[in-house]
Amino acid sequence: MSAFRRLSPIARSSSGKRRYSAPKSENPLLLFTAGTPNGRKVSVLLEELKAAYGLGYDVHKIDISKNTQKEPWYLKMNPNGRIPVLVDRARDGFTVFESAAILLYLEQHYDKDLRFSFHPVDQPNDYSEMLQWIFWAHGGLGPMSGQASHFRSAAPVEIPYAQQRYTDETERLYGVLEIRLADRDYLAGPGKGVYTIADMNAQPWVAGHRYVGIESLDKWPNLKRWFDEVAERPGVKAGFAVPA
Ligand SMILES: N[C@@H](CCC(=O)N[C@@H](CS)C(=O)NCC(=O)O)C(=O)O
Repeated sequence: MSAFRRLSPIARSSSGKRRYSAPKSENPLLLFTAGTPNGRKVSVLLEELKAAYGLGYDVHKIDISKNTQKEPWYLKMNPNGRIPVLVDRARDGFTVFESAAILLYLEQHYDKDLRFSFHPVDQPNDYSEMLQWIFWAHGGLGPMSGQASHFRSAAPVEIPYAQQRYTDETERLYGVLEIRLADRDYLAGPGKGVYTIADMNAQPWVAGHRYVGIESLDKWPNLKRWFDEVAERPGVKAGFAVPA
């Protein structure tokens, strides 16, 4: 692997504008992130891959409260102006945005034994189930939890209907996980399932249940068992601590 330049902060060009200067590091991957569910799902997988293969990555912390993710240098990487973003220096700086797309990218390029995924051709049904749960969370659990949290703690006006609607919808989605996990340990895979990126993609949203007005997971015992077991993994603990 070629050497990379050392980590350096945002620099200013001669015009005084902030621009991003490529960090120098031996690590192939650079993650732009913040301590939120979408950021954590990626840092969890990166920590799992680090434990499994010694894969190294650098972290660039983004302060979303300062709207750093809306600055021009960041929008060049992700026009959507949100975290996370992954830059793969070992593949010519190829850039990936959208948290679930980053998980799939990392599996394709950095999990050679497919420890956290399935082979799309050799294990088509397991792979499809994994995708189903990733899409389900990406289109439902994430956005609904995000809106519930917004209307409870960030909205400039109090709108009880919106608060209730998004919390109710999040509760409904917890009920879907409860059904799925009634007779299995993980969301996808044969038998009781296998811990994969489908679990990593969903669990950080459930970790934020208090932000959406759900005090306890006791109503959903199977979801709670899955959540507690996943939360105990060293990779998950380490991933939740990113960015430092
Ligand atoms: N669908 C996107 C959503 C990303 C997203 O909403 N990120 C939030 C943090 S969890 C963010 O950047 N918020 C700051 C903003 O909206 O400007 C993904 O999965 O990556």
